Amino acid sequence: MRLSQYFLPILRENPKEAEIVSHRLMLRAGMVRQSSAGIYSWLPLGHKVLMNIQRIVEEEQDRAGAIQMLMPTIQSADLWRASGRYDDYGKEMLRITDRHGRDMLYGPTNEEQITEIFRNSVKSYKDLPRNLYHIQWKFRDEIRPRFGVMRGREFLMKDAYSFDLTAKDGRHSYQKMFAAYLRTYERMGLKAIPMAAETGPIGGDMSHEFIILADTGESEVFCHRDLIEMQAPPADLDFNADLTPLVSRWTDKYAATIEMHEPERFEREVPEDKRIAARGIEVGHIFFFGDKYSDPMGCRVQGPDGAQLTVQSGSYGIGVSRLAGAIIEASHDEDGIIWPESVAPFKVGLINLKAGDAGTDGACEDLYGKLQKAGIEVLYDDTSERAGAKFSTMDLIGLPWQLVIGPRGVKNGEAEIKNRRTGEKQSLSFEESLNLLTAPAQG
Ligand code: 5CA
Repeated sequence: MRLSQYFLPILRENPKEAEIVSHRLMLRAGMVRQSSAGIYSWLPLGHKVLMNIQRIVEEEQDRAGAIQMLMPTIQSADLWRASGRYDDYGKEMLRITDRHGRDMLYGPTNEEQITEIFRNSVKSYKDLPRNLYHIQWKFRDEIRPRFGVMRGREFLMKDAYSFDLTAKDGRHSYQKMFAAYLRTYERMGLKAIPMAAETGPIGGDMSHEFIILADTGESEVFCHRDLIEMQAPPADLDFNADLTPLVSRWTDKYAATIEMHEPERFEREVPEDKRIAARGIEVGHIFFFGDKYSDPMGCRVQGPDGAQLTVQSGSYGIGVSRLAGAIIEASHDEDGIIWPESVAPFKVGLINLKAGDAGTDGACEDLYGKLQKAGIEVLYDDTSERAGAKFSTMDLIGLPWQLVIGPRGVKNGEAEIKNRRTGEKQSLSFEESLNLLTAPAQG
């Protein structure tokens, strides 16, 4: 993509409405613009990041055996009356009346809807287990939308719903999502710690929030320091195997949100030098709630002996749009964002230091073409801005690599390559630069 033809409305000044660094940087880097309180447009750069996050979520859900679908944003109020949640949900639910006077709502979540679909489509235990997920915009009329996309009113969520014959099988479905989540966040360069959590309006008796430790987080959390060093499961994890030992390795160590915190147990179980009391960002939340929705909504299947059995369910959320902010909270410096390669909007920023100079233009065009041919996403700054402004824009938007070409370098056949994360710069021949940038990503 040529910057001269792109849409990247950079702000040089810090917007005063932004209280935390990720919100500031998302506005400054031209990723999002507020449309109304807690509702955002995703501009091209932000949209690319959002889609990269979504792709990782999809790959890890698919790997764990969940099946993708798509449900609507607008739901009928009758569905929610059937589960009893229409009145319980309160003011967070955006209620709408259509032209026929029918009560509708903008979905804050989809337990009722998926349960209805499942109930009407599945009749036999032979069709279990299943886990269905979608990635869709939700609306919650948050009392205090803030911190940009971190606590929006409209936000993108991945929500998965599992259906099993027995509570034991349901637990296994829960554990699959638990393991998949660890991998999902790790691939985005994040250290998310599963913590015992309250179930709130979703319900159930088993729940974990996945928390990234950050001073700007809204949750107060307590955990064992060793959890920070633990590794996510490998890509070839067998999801059909017994996952209890894997999950127990995490849950055996103390980790709880403030609502579930037991100060005495914390002090008894965690040595003083290992105690972490901190703030965190909730990037995912998983629940097992058995028959909370399936029973009132009559979601039953015929068991092996002919008896009607109520299915056992859980739901599993990931804050896809919140993650864009959370990744920035975890990865930035005073100059701007530092994207992990896995979610970066472009891998390389190609900077032409003297646009209009035939030699420099020629070298840039050649490198741009070759990188694109190799399948590398490049943002080519071919504008006539001065060098200093180009450098600060590239630092701000945080692409992993900067490839800098100027007239002097062209004379010697050399480019300067900067690694945005380490700040390390090296002079390399054009060919060496291409080799470095087209080498397969590490890890
Ligand atoms: N149905 C369940 C799980 S599928 C559910 O709705 N869970 S939730 O309420 O915990 O939301 C799931 C995830 O969505 C949260 O972990 C959080 O990462 C994200 N999320 C929730 N509310 C917001 C919000 N207002 N803005 C941005 N992301 C949010």
